[in-house]
Amino acid sequence: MTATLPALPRSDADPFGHDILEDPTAFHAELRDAGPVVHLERYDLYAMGRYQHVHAALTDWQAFQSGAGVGLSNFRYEKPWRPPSLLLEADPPAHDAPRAVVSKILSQRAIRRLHEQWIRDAEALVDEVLAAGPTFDAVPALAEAFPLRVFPDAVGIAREGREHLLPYGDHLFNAFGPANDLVAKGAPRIAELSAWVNAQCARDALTPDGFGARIWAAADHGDITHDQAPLVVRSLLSAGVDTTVNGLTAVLYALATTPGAWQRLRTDPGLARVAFDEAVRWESPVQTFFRTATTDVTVDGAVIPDGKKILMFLGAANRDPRRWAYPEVFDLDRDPSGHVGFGMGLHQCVGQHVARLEAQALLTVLARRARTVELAAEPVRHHNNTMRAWASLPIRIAV
Ligand code: OVM
Repeated sequence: MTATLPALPRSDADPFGHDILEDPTAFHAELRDAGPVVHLERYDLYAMGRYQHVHAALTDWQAFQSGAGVGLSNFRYEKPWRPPSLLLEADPPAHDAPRAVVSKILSQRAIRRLHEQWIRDAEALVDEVLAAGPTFDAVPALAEAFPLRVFPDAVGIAREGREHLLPYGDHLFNAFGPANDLVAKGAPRIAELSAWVNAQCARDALTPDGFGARIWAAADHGDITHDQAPLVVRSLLSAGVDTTVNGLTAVLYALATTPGAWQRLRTDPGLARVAFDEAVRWESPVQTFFRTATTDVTVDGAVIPDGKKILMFLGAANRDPRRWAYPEVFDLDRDPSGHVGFGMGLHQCVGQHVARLEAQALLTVLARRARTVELAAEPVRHHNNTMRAWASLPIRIAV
């Protein structure tokens, strides 16, 4: 007798369509409630929305590999649009040396030296913005301007041209999804933007004391090869800007719209870091990542066939009521640790301490300067196949 396996729940929804990108809340609930794994028929992929199963998939790198790509495209059959990342799109053992190098360079201890400078940078930016008036769009004025100043400075690239990092990142994160209108929109400029990004990764394009120079020094030391160094620098420039822009926008939106939250932050600026992590849980700036099954994998009695793509909904897991009480509430009294907004397991965001330090600097300065922060008009979403983002966030600040 052949054992029959229960059929998987199916869905014909398009999670990369504009309706769901505008507000994925209802779709996330359907996905979680349908079961641990749902077959998304449109793309023949296997979706997970429950915290427990997303967490388990993220930590099981043997069954769910990254080396065949963490987007919809399967590198077993399709040529990647750019040379794969040595960190993101790699598995042990190849993944581990580049990871160890970046982990050390971006460790909490190693980046502490940046704190005072970043506070000064935040003061200069906030004073400049507030001098122009109490009402402004927080996306360009703060959430983009601050990371675009401090992070490329810390990597050690030139001032000129760094605005290219935003459309480069927007396309990169779109390209993890299907070849839809969002990918088509970015395609015309991507050769030019990639050439610029790649040029910034060369040793002689980098200042002598930044993260980039430290990556090249690790190659001199034999920790990685000299061929790998520019690709590792490219990871910082790829993953380090749009993600923090959307993380900062998320925490500003949360603080502007949650009654009492700004006053709590002002009374206790030490809350800046937990506010940021709670915003990363609540909004999940990176909404999704894919893996590829390395064999027939059984999850909860259902089989995901070898070579199929798995789509993990970090945003759904971070609001799973099976894991979080009142998940839809941005709550400064909650312990958000354990959220999967930075991923989990051996690929968990290697830049998370940098992101937290940026948020801490900007929020600490804002909390000193602003008595109140409120929405000045309806914010407008920016649609991306991977990121949850705002195109504009009009806010008013009372000093
Ligand atoms: C990389 C990379 C690119 C995009 C995202 C990411 C969230 C990493 O090039 O290594 O991690």
